[in-house]
Amino acid sequence: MTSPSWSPPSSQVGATLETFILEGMFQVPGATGAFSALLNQLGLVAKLITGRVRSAGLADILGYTGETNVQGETVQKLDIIANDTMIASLRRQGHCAALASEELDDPVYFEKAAGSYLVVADPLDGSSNIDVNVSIGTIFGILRCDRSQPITRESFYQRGRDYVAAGYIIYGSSTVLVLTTGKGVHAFTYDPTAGEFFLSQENIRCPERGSIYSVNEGNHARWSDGVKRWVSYVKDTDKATARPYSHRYVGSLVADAHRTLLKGGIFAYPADSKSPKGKLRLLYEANPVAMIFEAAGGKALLGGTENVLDRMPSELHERVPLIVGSVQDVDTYSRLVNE
Ligand code: FDP
Repeated sequence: MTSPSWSPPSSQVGATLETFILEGMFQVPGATGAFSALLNQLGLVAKLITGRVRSAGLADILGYTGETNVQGETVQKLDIIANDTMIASLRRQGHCAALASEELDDPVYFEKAAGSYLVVADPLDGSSNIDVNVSIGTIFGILRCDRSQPITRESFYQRGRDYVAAGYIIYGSSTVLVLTTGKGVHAFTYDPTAGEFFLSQENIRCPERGSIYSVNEGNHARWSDGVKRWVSYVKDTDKATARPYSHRYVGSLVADAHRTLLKGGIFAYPADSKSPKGKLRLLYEANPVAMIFEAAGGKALLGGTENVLDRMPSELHERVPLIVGSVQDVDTYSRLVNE
């Protein structure tokens, strides 16, 4: 089977997402175009969802009830809209055999699709931030599936290491789509006037060390002694290691991960006494984010030592701890929690 992984031709800045994907496909001998078409379809999903996110506040400004708008249409919650948009777009195209979504207990099987890819997604991540106009996002991963076997829930139980692509879209001060197929991480910024994503950062590298830590400090009382030791460490003063670190926590994984990817440092959502297995979901939150960080030279662990991408899932909506960021900062975390 030919690998869909490809590296971008150099100096493509200014290229659209579609051009970038097409040129990548030409580098893979024997490529059928299915993988590229699926990536492009996710680009379309990003455009459709960004349109809805950008006008979400109008529901209140125009005095909509939250039930029915002035045209008599139902005003759905944004996370349902994002989920429905993803299902409708993937169903139409035929390259995706099934979708596992944060919004749905069971996967959606696209019966008529002949394609041999699966998509995992959190269509609208950071939902607690929607109403307060803070950055939210969409996270996705693409896996292969064996079409000689029936597609089931278990078809999704694959290590993150075996994902063929991962990405997220951040609806922030601009909409940015970050994508990897395993080699290199690239960012595309949406230009609403052109209706296109343009390549804005090629081959993003996560700095080896940063100066920001990101964690929900409200959970302090629920943490293990090891996690408390790490938090004390980053807050201590030490000139030689440039401490204390600054603290930033948005509460949308996509936003916290994006800042950490670009500026370095560490994002941690460890297990605690309230969420002993962790809070974030392995298939469509931790794995895509971990794949992006590893491809950008960063690191992602499940708690103390285990690499996120090595975990074999045993549930569709499995929760895990997630520690992700600059290599040196994640190694320091690992050393301190294991002491
Ligand atoms: P949310 O529940 O708002 O959808 O996916 C879960 C998530 O957000 C992440 O985006 C975010 O990093 C985390 O939960 C925030 O959790 P806390 O509110 O417990 O800090």
